[in-house]
Amino acid sequence: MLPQSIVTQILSKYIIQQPSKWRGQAFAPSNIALCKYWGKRDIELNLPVTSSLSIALGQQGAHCTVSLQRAAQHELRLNAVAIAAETVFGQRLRNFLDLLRPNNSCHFNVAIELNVPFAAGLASSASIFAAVVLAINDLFNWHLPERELSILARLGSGSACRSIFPGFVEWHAGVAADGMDSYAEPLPYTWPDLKVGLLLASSQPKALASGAAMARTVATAPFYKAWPAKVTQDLVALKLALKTHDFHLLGQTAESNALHMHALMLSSWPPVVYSVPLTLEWMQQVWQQRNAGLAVYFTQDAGPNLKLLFLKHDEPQLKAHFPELTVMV
Ligand code: 2P0
Repeated sequence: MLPQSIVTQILSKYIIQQPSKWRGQAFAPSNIALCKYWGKRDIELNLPVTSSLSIALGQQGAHCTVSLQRAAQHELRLNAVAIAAETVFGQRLRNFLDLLRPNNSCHFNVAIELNVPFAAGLASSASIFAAVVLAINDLFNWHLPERELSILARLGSGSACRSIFPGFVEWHAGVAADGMDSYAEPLPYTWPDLKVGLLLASSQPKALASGAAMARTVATAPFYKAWPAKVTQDLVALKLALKTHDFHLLGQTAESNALHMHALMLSSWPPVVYSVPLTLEWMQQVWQQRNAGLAVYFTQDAGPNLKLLFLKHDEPQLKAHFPELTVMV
């Protein structure tokens, strides 16, 4: 099924033609998965093999301003710098805008302000695609339900469907071929004392995009068949941890889930390795601190950086051990 037919289906069901605004704007947070999305059952529609669960990064993410323009092409800027059509990201974003426009003569002027490093495993693309959908929804006064906004964001980038919401979010994998049951929704838990900190090993764009890495894993990793059962088990544990504020259960589950995901990549061929020496050095420091009694765990995405999970009262101690730590939420 083509992404365009999904967009048409959603818009024809919900949209009553309304005058558009002069410009639309929106913010969407980055999100960090505590239980990862790794592997697609449909590449065109970004339908995942499994569900996943994330925490949004508060005010860290993308702010998008969008207006219609007369020029014969979309004009895109990221942090005030033009996004060239020749780049992979520029092409991907333009294809996504083509999907969302009401007709072929419509072109957008899009300005994105991003306050997390771009394409470095920090869910920058998730926040960008979510912010673009929300800003276009605002521009055209669509007033789409959040579920449909989440489905549209997913067509741009899988994990973007989670960035529609703040807080803890679950993306339901769904089973339908058209993906109308594959959307994210917020979980009814709050945990103000839970902190996420970033250890930035590199802010260089990654050599292998996550989509390509996922495809290689699904096609070649012999351990991939064990992944869905691991996710099912981790989702139950994470929801219990969020409900009861059991920090060790949350940390253990998230760290183990990330290590399993990277183990899948290591078992792929050609192997996919996102870690650099500093990544492993920091992992060992986390384990040392934990053995010494500090409650800290890590998670790692499709990049060399680590995100530390800890509780607010341990922040001074964590910063003393990891002077490079940036607290994100
Ligand atoms: C996640 N990641 O759950 C996982 C864990 C990275 C590691 O979702 O191809 O940019 O656009 O669906 O969403 C990053 O992949 O991939 C990602 P596409 P996406 O956060």
